[in-house]
Amino acid sequence: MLLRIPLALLLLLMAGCGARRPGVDEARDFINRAEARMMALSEESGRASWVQSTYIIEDTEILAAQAAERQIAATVEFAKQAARFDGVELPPDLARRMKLLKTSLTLATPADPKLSQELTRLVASMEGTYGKGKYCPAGVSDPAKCLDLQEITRIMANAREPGRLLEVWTGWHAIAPPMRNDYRRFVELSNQGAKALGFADTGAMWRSKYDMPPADFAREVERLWEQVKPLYVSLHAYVRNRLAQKYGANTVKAGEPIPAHLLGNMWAQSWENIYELVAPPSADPGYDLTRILRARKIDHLEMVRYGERFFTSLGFPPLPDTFWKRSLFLKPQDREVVCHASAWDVDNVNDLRLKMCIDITGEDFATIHHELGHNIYQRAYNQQPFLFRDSANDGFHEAIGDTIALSITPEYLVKLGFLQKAPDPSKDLGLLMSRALEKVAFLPFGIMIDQWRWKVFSGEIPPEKYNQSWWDLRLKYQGMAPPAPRSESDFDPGAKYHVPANVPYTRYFLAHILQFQFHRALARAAGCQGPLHRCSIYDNKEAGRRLSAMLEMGQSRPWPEALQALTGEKQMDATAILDYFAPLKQWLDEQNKGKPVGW
Ligand code: X8Z
Ligand code: ZN
Repeated sequence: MLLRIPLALLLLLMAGCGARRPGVDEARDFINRAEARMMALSEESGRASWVQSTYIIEDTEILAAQAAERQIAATVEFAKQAARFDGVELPPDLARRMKLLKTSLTLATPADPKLSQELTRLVASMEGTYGKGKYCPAGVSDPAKCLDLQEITRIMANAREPGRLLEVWTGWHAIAPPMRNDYRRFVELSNQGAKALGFADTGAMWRSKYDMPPADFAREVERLWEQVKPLYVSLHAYVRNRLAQKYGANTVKAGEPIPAHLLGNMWAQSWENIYELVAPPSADPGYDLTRILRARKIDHLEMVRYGERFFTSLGFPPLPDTFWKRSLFLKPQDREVVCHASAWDVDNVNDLRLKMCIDITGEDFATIHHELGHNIYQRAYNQQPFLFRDSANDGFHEAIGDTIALSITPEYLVKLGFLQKAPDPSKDLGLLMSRALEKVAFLPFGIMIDQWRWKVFSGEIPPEKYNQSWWDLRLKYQGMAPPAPRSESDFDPGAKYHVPANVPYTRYFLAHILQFQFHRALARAAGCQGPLHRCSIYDNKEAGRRLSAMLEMGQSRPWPEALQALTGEKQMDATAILDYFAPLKQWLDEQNKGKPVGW
């Protein structure tokens, strides 16, 4: 006799046996539900994180850590569940969302709730420690007399007395040793989380976000560095020589690394503040933006308005009212905040914010453009599915505002009424030098931080070599030496925001290559035929359209396609930055003739 089994029961039995394969509709339904949930958790975590960053106390740290934990745990869980669609043929957009789900995290928490809690609290607490960090000179008992990073930044930029520079350099680096153990534990736990997601370690997880195998990405970064290294080495040799003239050949030695406290910046990552020490004779950039802003009594809000007006001149809509109501533009006097500048999109739609302790300087004017670039990007892709609401790769996100800031040319400043007349092109060497101090000097720093972290995460750098290996890499890439003896009781990586805050850094290296590619393409689209450092895309709607078309894509396509949409090129390529600085490179090499180059 034939056994009659009802159809529903039959299906149930088959599913139970694992015989039924999920289909496309089920995958779509899964990813839609996952996105809705992740978006809600991202907003919740964004709000908690905003309050944590703008009011550092224990409670806000814990609340933010708890919200981050919920968000990460849900993402990890969805990423694991997504495995059941492995091998199912999906339409390209679904397949891409599925893939991004697995690579979207920069921090993965272990499954054990206790460890997951420990990890998210560690990160919140390290970022808080950095945010609250101060240098209290010996003998100072009044905490109000201690220096915060904003004050120390001003000293590093303007002081020229090596003893004073060394004092604040050392003072700031003393905030970090208390984080050393936390960092070690953080590495351990975050690696556990990454492994559970199928990555070798957290560094491998970071390298898996670039639409190519992680090992290829590492090679790609190295290739770009090899392209720009000769330009950096020329600049380094020239600057070393001029610094030796200023500080004496005993302090800055020929053929040796430069002591890291003399470059006008705490991390020697950008050197534009020592322009006057290294200026080419008979050239000047024609203006000093800091001086102009102050002479014209432009305040922090007006600086942001200038940034906004650049974007509206390209055809982007103005920032929402809530941006002006909810942002933090000034360092509050009554509480601790994380001053390191950042751009937020709290609801992943239109709740855009800037958090920055603005100083009236040319440097901060550029940083405002950098941050607004993030906000404009965030809003441009807000029509995409949640998993596509990000930049083509993270270097793109960091490059947009900088691309705009490359258009802050003398001609643009004339349009703003900041300058009466653009300086003569015969002075361009000064203009290029000032830009090179900002951009070329940054390149080795941009690459070295994650060279350190990738090795820390992989275990190649063990905790007992954290500090030594940091300085080995600073020597190798930047040609910098510590200005004072260091040991393993120091934790100098912790004195740079992105390490305690766990923000990947290779993105900034990429951005420094990409922004020149973007600038070259947009300048040409705007019809500028002259030298690139004299091209500004201000008020050019065609450039705006080209830019917007790429931004709106978000992360919906592999980044080479986004790059192509804007530039016609499919590779990241340093020829744009090399072309931009070609006249300077030639001049530097003439200056360096007969003198030691390299370290
Ligand atoms: O961190 C930043 C931005 C926020 S995404 C202010 N930057 C890097 C840094 O300050 O170290 C911009 C340039 C490099
Ligand atoms: Zn940024």
